[in-house]
Amino acid sequence: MAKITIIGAGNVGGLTAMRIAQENLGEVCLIDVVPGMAQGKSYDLVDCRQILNVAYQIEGTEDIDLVKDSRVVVITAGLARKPGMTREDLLTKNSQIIKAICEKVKALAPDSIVIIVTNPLDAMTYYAGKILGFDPRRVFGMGLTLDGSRFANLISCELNVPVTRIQPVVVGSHGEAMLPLPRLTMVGSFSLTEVIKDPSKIAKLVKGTVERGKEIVALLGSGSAYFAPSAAIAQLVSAVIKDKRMPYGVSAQLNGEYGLNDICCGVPCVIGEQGIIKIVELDLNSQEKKDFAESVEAIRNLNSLLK
Ligand code: A3D
Repeated sequence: MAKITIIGAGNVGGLTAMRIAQENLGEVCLIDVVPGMAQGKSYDLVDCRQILNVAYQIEGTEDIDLVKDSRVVVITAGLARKPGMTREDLLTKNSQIIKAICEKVKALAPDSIVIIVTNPLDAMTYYAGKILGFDPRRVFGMGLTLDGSRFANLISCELNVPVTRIQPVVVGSHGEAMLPLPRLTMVGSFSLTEVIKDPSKIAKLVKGTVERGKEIVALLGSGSAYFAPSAAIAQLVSAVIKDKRMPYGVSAQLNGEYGLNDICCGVPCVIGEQGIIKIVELDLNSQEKKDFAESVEAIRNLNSLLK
């Protein structure tokens, strides 16, 4: 069975381990710097096996060297933004964490596919790519699959149609500058802009999607979302392990696509066992191109702060 390592056993990492184990996608290794934490969660998770009638394997450790020979590495290690902490402070702290982890991954799991989750997502994916030096198709960030699912959920509630009939399209930065694309989002076989004619209603759905993460943070009181993020990560791991070759929104290193270079940015990509098989270039109209450029600018601003 493939070895799938999750680094960072906090809210997102722990739940991701559970989802991956329950889907039996591979042997799970859960790593965290906090002594005993990953091991404690792994004990709790293996204690479910008899109830669930699934014989998955999972181990927890503080030893980063156990990333060795992983087929897939998911990095959720990092700090969340705390009161008084600037975006720059967060970027500096999390980039130090990403650097230390990626140096280990490069040495011990040189053939792995690496999925970044740590925020700020696009900047961390870009930085991880630099440290790892892997083929860019093997390093990508999870962000847009979550944003797309949030957009679909809000549309489904607004229209009272099953969420499974909605195919959302979101591109750009995973953050306040994200870009849900109503014209390219499908409800059954119709564009969202054909189904909802009132632009103010669409604008409300877009705003609700962009602000969904913040809304959840405010309601939780501490920490950020983890149920939907872990579902999105497990979906991407499954796409790699099962060589699904389906399109998913991920933060990918662009190499001339959309006229962009030297940046990681959210775009639809076909994902399979080799990682990104193809970056899909959407046919954007002139307004969408302008909005996309603004979203990309927000990522470039953050990247410029990376040391
Ligand atoms: P949290 O529950 O705090 O877990 C983070 C874990 O990382 C903690 O247990 C830390 O001990 C651990 N950690 C810190 N440094 C290291 C290290 N060097 N090696 C191993 N483990 C380490 O946070 P969370 O699970 O809610 O979120 C984790 C990260 O994911 C944060 O950066 C979030 O902002 C981000 N996140 C991103 C999304 C996206 O959609 C992109 C969604 C949700 C969370």
